[in-house]
Amino acid sequence: MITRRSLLAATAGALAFHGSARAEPGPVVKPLPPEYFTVHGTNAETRWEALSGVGDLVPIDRFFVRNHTRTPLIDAQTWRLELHGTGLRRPLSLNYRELRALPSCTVDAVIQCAGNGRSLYASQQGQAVSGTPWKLGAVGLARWRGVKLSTLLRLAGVRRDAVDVLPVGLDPEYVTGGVNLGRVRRPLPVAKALDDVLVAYEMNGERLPPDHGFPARLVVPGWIGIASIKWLGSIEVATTPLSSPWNTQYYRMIGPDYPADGTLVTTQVTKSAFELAWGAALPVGRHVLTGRSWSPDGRVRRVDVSVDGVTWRRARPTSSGRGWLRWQVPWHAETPGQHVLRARATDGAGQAQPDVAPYNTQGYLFGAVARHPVTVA
Ligand SMILES: Nc1nc2c(c(=O)[nH]1)N[C@H]1C(S)=C(S)[C@@H](COP(=O)(O)O)O[C@H]1N2
Ligand SMILES: [Mo]
Repeated sequence: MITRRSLLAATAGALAFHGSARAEPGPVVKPLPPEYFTVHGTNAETRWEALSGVGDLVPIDRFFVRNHTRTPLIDAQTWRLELHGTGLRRPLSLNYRELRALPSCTVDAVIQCAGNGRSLYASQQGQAVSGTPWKLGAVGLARWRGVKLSTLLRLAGVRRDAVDVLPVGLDPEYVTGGVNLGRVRRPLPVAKALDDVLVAYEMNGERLPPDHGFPARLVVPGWIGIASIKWLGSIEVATTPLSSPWNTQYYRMIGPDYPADGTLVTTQVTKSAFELAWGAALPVGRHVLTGRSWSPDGRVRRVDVSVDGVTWRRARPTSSGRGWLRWQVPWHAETPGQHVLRARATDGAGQAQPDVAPYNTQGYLFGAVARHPVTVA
């Protein structure tokens, strides 16, 4: 156990950002075999068929990657995490060993991109939106181990009047349209930071892999993926609201149904997916359709499946439902040709997935029932 005194000793000197990063050839370090991933630029989407027969947790070798630029290779020997700002009584600086020596906890949490399902705005609703054209594979459940952010904030003497925390990544600065937006960073209200946010250094029982934020990342359960900043270098805590392009320009619902500057996106919406290739070819005969449903409150009350868009059958749960619910439903595919499969989840509050997702220019929060095409032959 590390003592407060040794932590304070470690903060001596001016605040500096010590993480050193070395650029590497590809934007993603781990292998991206085509049977597991669809690559979109610097990002890799998990193929849902690669989760068929897989347990609750998504193995690291098939967990989606969303990189604004590229995965940095950070040296844990020189890395430090710096907490600073007007919202703290004292700054706090930890090295990797000190972070790992603090009391830890383990949570199973889904990480999901705000834009997961984005391409369905076009294919299902005929609406053009900007951003990575994900199908439904920008999501994964993993077991995260680390230190509660509240533990670090308390060690740094978080003030009662602190309002926002701003975690900053050590990946390269993000340049888009000729404008440098700086390090990837997004403010989070102190209330959420003190609730269930983790500074994670392990994923599925392994040291956090480079692509998923080594040496440490935030895990913000229930919130859109951008909240879970990877390659953490610093966390500013302030008594005044903080902002970055990732909460003023991106991750806002913008469009005719929203105020001029849009509304902030924080939590996710309920979704479902079949563990099948998009456009899968299935032989005529008996099948067991499997899939998963997940909601931001972590509870899925029921899932109904339709193979004709008219009649619905309740799917049978095949997991505990922690993180997401796995389910299955039998299907006797008798008619050759194109079919559309639908799965509709109902969350813990009794809210079922809608038929239409609210249009927004950047295609966030596609929570409508997905129409999954398959061919029976
Ligand atoms: N530093 C940093 N953190 C980041 C990102 C990034 O590009 N840089 N991408 C964010 C986004 S948009 C998502 S959806 C998640 C994806 O996490 P994963 O790559 O581990 O699946 O990381 C978030 N954290
Ligand atoms: Mo994301």
